[in-house]
Order: sequence, then C-alpha cells, then structure tokens
Amino acid sequence: MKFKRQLISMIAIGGLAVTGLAGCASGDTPSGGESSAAGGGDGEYKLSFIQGVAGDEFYISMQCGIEEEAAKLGATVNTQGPAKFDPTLQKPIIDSVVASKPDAILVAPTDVTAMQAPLRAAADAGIKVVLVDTTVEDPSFAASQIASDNLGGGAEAFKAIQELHPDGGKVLVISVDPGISTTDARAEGFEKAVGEDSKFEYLGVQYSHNDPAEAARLVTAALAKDPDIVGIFAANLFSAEGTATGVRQSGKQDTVSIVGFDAGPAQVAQLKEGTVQALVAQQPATIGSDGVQQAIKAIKGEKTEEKIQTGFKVLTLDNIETDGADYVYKSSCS
Ligand code: T6T
Repeated sequence: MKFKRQLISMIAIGGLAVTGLAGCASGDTPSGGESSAAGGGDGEYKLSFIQGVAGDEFYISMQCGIEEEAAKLGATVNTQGPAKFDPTLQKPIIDSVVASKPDAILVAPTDVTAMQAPLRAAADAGIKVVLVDTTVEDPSFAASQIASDNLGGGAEAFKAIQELHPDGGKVLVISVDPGISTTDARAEGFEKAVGEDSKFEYLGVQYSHNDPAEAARLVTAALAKDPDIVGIFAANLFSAEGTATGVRQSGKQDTVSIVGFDAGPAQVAQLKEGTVQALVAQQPATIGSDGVQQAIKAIKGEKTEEKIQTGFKVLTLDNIETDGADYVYKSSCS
C-alpha cells in the first residue's frame, strides 16, 4: 500500500555546518578554467579544484562556493574534472595539476584505493591537499576532509521510505560503483536502518556506474524480478535520475517510492512531478567554501580542522517551494 501524499515531517538537518547553501559566484567553468581573485585579493594563493566528474551540478555548486570564498580570501582557482566519475580518467588530471605546482588542491577522489597514491604524491610534493566530498583509505596526508553526513543521510532516506510504507516491504539501493566513500556510506546507513525494522526486506545494492541509462535498466530488471518492491534509494544524482526513468518505464510510479540523494534541477523536477518522493540535498557550496578556508590555513601554516561534517536537508513537496528551495543545486555559477 502506498501513501505518497502522506509524506510529512520530512525535514532534517544533519551534521554540523548548516550555513551557506548552494550560492554561487560568477565565473562558472564546468569542466575547467581559471577564476581570478576579487574583492581586494591579489591572487596570492594558487588553488586547484579537481571535481569527481565535470558537468555534475553537485560539483558545479561546490565550484561556485569555492570561487566565491577564494575571491574573498585572495586566491585564484583552476577547476578541472574528468568526463566520467572514473579513477582512470581522474588520475592523469591529478598528475598534471601536481606538475603545475599549485599551493593547494581541493579534490573529490573518485575511488578510495586508486586515488591514494596520486594524492599522497601531491602532498609529498609539498602541495596542501584538502579532500572535499569523497575521501581515500588513508587520508592522513590531507590537511582537512570536508563531507556531508553520508551515513546519516542514508539512514534518513530509509526513514522517508518507512513513513511512506508503514506496512514495510522490499527495498533496493541503486548506487554508483563500490569504492566511493560517499555513496558506500549512504548505502551503509540505509542498510543499517532497514535492518532495524523487521517489516522491511533489504534487496541489496546495484551499481549503475554513474550512468542514468544503466540505473534505469537495473531498476526495470529489478522490478520485473520483484514487482512488489515498495521503495528504492538512489544514492546520488545520476542514479536517482535513472531510477526515476526505470520506475516510470515499468509503470510502477504509483506503487514504488523513490528517495534520491542530491538535488539537481532534474531531480527537483522529478520531485515536483511526483515520480520521486524525497531528495536528500547536500550543501556543496559550503563544502567548497570550508575547503578553501582550510586550504589557505594550511598554506599559511596555521592549524586546520582534520574533519568537517556538513549538513543535509530532506526535500519533499512540502518544502521545495519554501525553505527547501535554496538547497537546489546550480547548473552554473552566474
Ligand atoms: O552525490 C554527489 C557526491 O556527493 C558523490 O560523491 C558523487 O555523486 C555526486 O556528485 C552526485 O552526482
């Protein structure tokens, strides 16, 4: 039984830092480019931002936060990202950025293992490394790590499905790839929360490789095998986009609830049209601005914060036009 319209009290703020939403500065360069310092700064500090993937509104919003903070603090930022969320494509970017000798790198590593050595090499070369969003197996070389409460966000996603389906049922996770710290933690938080309610059956995680078409294919196949699935947690922006397509193509939008992580414009459109019931919105601009502050402290030899956890907000039809509206990610900084 489905209770889509009964989704209430779905507002949650997780983590510590809850200021500064996805606000942007000018000078958006989605897949690469340089923004100059402004506001009295003289470009004294040279920063590089390496995204997990170019063109993803989460990282674009983070770039906006980075550029705005860098301009305030007198730094220039060069932003680059691989065409896919893929360590084999991110590694050469890291290597070339290291060769360009910035003062600090803000980076979202695409794999906990594969990015370990290239990032340690950056730190060994005297570059301050700040991990934004994702992390690696041994981040001890990093000046700071800034990320959302991904474990808590996964648990919150289950809570949303639980409220919509008080009688329980089968639930599935669509994620990206194993070995990504953020999405792995979200799936873990979700699974743990499911395990605390015996009315629900956990069907496990399937990996879409960050491809919405693959996510749609996985969901269509899963619904053919288990037509009584009641809820799907899609662990990031592209998984959510494809999950919504798969549910629609299977004609299951009236019985299957979708909770997606992230709040890009396409996810928000799906929320508004009723295909998706809730979105866990992160604060990418805050992750970015915190990252710049930590990077500059590290460059100056000042004490940095080892770990900063930023908050999230659950967006539903109840708040998307009001206090949730500011959480929608940007497609460009201008
Ligand atoms: O969910 C974000 C990010 O936090 C994650 O690490 C990878 O996917 C996104 O960029 C959304 O596509």
